[in-house]
Parts: sequence; C-alpha cells; structure tokens
Amino acid sequence: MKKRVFSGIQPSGNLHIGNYLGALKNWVASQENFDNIFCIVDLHAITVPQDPKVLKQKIREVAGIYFASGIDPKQSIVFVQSDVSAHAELAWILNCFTPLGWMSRMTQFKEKSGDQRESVSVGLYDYPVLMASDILLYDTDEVPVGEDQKQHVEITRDIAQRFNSIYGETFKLPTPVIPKTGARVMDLLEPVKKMSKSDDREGRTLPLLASVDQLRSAIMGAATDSQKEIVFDMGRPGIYNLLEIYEGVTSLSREEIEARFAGKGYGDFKKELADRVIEFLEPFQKRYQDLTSDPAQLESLLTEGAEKAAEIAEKKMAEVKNKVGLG
Ligand code: ATP
Ligand code: LTN
Repeated sequence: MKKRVFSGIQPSGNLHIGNYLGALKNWVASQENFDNIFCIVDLHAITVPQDPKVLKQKIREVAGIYFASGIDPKQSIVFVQSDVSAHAELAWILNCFTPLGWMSRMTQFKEKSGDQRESVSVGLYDYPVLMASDILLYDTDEVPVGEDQKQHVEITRDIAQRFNSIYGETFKLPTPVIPKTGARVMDLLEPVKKMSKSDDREGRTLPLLASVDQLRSAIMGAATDSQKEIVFDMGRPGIYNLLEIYEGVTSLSREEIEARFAGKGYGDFKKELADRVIEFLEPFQKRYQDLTSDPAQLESLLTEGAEKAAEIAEKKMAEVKNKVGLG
C-alpha cells in the first residue's frame, strides 16, 4: 500500500514560479511513490471576492498547469473541490469542534485581513478548517506545500486529534512536507516578502504563463544589493532568492552554481538566470497550450477525478456523520 499525498492550489491570480518550486515540482517528483490526490481549491478562492467568469476560467487554467507540470492522470486523482460536496460538509462539522482561539492565531489570516479585520469574510477566517477537511477526508499521510502552509497543516493535526479524542480514531494525522529549496520564493522587487499571486504587479513575480519579454524584464529588474559576490547568503535576500530560483529550474548543486558565477557580475548572472527560466518555461507553456486546446478532454479528466475523489470522501463522511449522531 502506497502512502497518500493530498495537496491543492487556489484558482485565483496567476500561478508563478513560487507555486511551482514550493508545490507542483515536488508533487510531480514523488508522484510514482505515492497514491496522489491533487485538488483545485475553488471554495478556498471565494474566501475573497472573485469575478465568476474569471474564476471558472482560472479553474481550467490551474488544471492545465497541473497536467503541464507533469501530473499524470493515471497516477494521480485531479479534481475541483466544489465538485465533491463532502469538503464543504465536513468543514461545517469540523467548525463545531474548532475553538475560535485556534483560528485567531493563524498568521495567514492576520496577514490577509490586515487592518480590514472587521470587514473580511467569515470564510477567510475559517479557511484553515476547510483545508483541514480537504486533507482529513482522504486519510492523507503527507501534504507537500510551501513554507507558508505549514501552520495550516499543523492545525489540521490539532483538529483531527481533538475529534479523535472525542469520538475515537477517525482521522489520520497528516505530515506537512516542505521542500529544502524553493519553499518560500520571495517577491522580486521586495525580497523580504513572499512572492504572491494576490500581489502580482509587474516585475514582482514570474508567472508560469508569462511571455519571454515579461520574464526577462522581471528578472533583469529584480532587486539585489550593493555587494558583488554571487553566493547563497541568506542575509542577502535579493541575490539569495534569485540563486534559489536558478537552483530550482536547473537542479544544479549550490556549489556548482557558486563556482559557475565566481568573479562574474550581477548583470551576467541575471541574463543567464533569465535564459534558464525561459528554457524551462517554454516547453512547459507548449504542453499547457496543447492540453488546453482540447477543453472537452480537460473537462472529462476533471469529471473522472471528481468521481474517484467523491467515492473516497463519501465513505469518510458517512463514518463521521454516524459517529457524531447526525441523520
Ligand atoms: P496568495 O499569495 O495569493 O495567497 P499563493 O501564491 O500563496 O496565493 P496558493 O494557492 O495559496 O497560492 O498556494 C499554492 C501552493 O504554492 C501552496 O503549497 C503554497 O505554499 C505554495 N506557494 C505559494 N507561494 C509560494 C512562494 N512564494 N514560494 C514557495 N511556495 C509558494
Ligand atoms: N491553503 C492552501 C491551498 C489548499 C491546500 C489544501 C493545500 C487548500 N486545501 C489541502 C494542501 C492541502 C494554499 O496553498 N494557500
């Protein structure tokens, strides 16, 4: 029996190199060794306002990006969260077992609500409980995510433990799996904050579907510092971030990369980084175009994925409802 992996990405904004290096790359790399479920978490996306037409289109775009990254529908279930109603249903039940105080500690909520705390949606506050439901429905062993999601997987364990302690063993406790490199790709202009698809103003991110010119100009304009050496030094966030991206798209070791750029200037390094990123993204974008040129085929993969996911999720829901005394 292979261990189960579950993860997801929100169909909001433009997916970027951070989403690839922090999440997708690792999903693909370990695909063969696990029983995988990858979700397009549209219910999470509506925790902040979305245009309905854009949302529908973004769901297909994320599906295309999953497959273009190398997710193989023969090895992995890929589906849209709102197609399996058990996610919303379990979230309601788990809400009733999650203390308000736990949610108030979540750093993502604090960052995203900022000074709008009184006017953001209850959904945004409740976001981690829906994420816990996603994970717990499938007896997930491992959750491969970027660094920013570690706290949400930990709270998922707490919620599962609390439920299990009241009703007996029901949910498996999942483990977050954070990559050694690329777990927190930083904003290109302000490398002290995370590269984010909700702030993808020109030059800040490297969108996976961006044009060659857009990618090159974002890399050439990335913030660095007034020093010279091109070395992995975490104290120099701009250059460190660009080096991590280089590492992520080439898979060379840190020593090899430092040796390659010894004695060279930032300009040369950035030019080569742009070449490597483009070299990596061009075939990726070609695969994306091929996959999305047949919308019916994509749709049928998602329908099939939802059927398989629902079969697993509904069994868990029946067990939960029975234990709680519902119905
Ligand atoms: P937003 O920034 O708008 O909140 P996001 O870019 O974080 O969105 P999500 O859908 O929330 O996108 O995240 C999808 C996956 O990508 C998660 O596993 C997350 O940890 C990872 N991820 C997101 N941003 C980065 C980043 N800058 N570096 C590494 N991984 C990231
Ligand atoms: N909150 C996650 C997306 C997400 C997720 C999940 C990730 C929703 N449900 C379950 C892993 C497992 C984020 O990346 N922002």
